[in-house]
Amino acid sequence: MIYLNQVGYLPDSGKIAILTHRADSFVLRDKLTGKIVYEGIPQLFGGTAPDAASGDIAYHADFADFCAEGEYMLCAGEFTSEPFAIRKAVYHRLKLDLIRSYYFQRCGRALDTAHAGKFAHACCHTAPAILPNQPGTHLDLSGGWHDAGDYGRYVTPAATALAHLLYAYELFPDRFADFLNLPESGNGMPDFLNECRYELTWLLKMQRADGGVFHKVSTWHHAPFVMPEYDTAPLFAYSVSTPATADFAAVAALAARIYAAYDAGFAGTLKQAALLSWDFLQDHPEFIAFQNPAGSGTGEYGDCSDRDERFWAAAELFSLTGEQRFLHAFLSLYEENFSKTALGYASTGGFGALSFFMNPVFAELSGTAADCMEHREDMAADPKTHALPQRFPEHAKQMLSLREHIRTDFIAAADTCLALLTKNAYPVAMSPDDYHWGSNMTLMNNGILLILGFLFTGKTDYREAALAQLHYLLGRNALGYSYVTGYGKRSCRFPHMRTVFADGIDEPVPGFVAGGPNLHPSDEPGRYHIPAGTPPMKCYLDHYACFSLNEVTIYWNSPAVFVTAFFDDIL
Ligand code: 9MR
Ligand code: ZN
Repeated sequence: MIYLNQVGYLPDSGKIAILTHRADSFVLRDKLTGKIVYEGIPQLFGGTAPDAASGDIAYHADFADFCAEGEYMLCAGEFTSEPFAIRKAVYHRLKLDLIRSYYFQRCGRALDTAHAGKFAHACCHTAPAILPNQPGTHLDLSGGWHDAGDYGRYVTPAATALAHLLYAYELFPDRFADFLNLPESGNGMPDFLNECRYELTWLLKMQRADGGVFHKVSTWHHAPFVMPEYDTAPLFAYSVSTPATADFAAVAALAARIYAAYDAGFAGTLKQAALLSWDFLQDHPEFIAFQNPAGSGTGEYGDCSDRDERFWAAAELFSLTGEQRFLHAFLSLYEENFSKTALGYASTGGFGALSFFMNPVFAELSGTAADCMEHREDMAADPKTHALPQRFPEHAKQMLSLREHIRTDFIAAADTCLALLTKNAYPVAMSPDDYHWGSNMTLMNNGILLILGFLFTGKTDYREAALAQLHYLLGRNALGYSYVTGYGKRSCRFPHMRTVFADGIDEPVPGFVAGGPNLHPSDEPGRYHIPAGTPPMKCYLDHYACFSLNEVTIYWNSPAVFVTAFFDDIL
């Protein structure tokens, strides 16, 4: 078999296809004419022992030096690959659909045909939510995005998705200027920010008057496989947790910073809300965990600590206000023992570190957020000429050295990814243990780390490795699946998604990232149909019932938006 990125490759990047059979040579053929445009010799990867992640013996067909734009197929021996393109704008449409997936997850309003086409559906989940211990109290918690294939709306994954999206926007805003055909299009705000505002507007409703934030709003059990408008079971506001409250404070502060340029009123509301939640956290230094109440079965999104969430909140509030109290909180939380590079829903240390690194006080010294990624010696200079020591005379040195630590940590994380990649027959920064529930999130989060490595150093190895993550996602993996709906000839078609199952339309909505291979599936088809001993990269089924292999979520799409947008530099 031949596996490659079925969407395609950028002209000026590495291009490798994986063969699982021996062949003396391979050729590239023009898709339309069949004409041979390139010839090469496949090389055995590593020795003859099967690769740990895939169980395969693999040959690499390298055609990096073929750069002509077009559509091709790769042929070797009796096998022909799926078609793919070589083009500068090869990821553009993919990026748009990955972002537009959020529109299709909108809750609390109808999706009309003008914007959703044949995937239009009626309005859902607008009934007031009940507070379980106060049956008489009803709250309007409508709006936001459905989390996933289910219809719950959960704060910590929402904040995670917004973090990937908004940091990408902050780092390379020119990739997010596209028209997305949204109901708000043309209102003067970039559509990307219009879509994120839909989620932020709902998040604001999740905040209680005292600043505490409800962990989630959902029905008591997951809905059956019906369209959302038929899911009319009562909605509940679940208890307040400190991870949700701190994530909320962080993302509201981040958004306040970003939206200030477009809507001062909205930015002001976000800022006040962020400060209020911070006050709640100060009044509640204890960890208020979330656990599903007995008998309730929707997403739990548990956590075992809120220190990393508080760290992220402190970093973002310091960026937003420049106030010493947030700096002090940040500096003291930095000393605690949690990952400062993790970018997930229960581990947000990486967001806090990145936020501090991009603090406008540093950017003032060296241009835009992206410019300031590159090392600048002159930042540590003296108070006579530089703003930082003037504004923070007692902390300037510490801030600068901590910033260097953060840079070093992220580069080390990118190096770990690089080292992983070179060990794998399918070149990808994933260890055999990384194939867990939602492995495609780890895949794409490692893509983000590699992109940060590139931005920090300018080393193109990191950039190439980040592309390799995308190649895996789009078909260069041991099953030859593209894990993005609608992208690639052989892409997943039956995601665990209630809308896609119930809408009566053959194909899925395009632009959704499936969870991907999971060595320990917990759904029935996965448990019964994937034989024991199957190599990790092959533990996947494209089946509606496979929630632990084939669901979609807002925080699996978001790192894919980050990575794809980074490579969509067609301007
Ligand atoms: O993504 C979550 C995964 O890391 C957990 O192992 C799993 C079990 O708790 O839950 C996953 O999240 C699901 C959530 O609970 C409900 N919405 C769909 C999510 C993706 O499957
Ligand atoms: Zn809904």
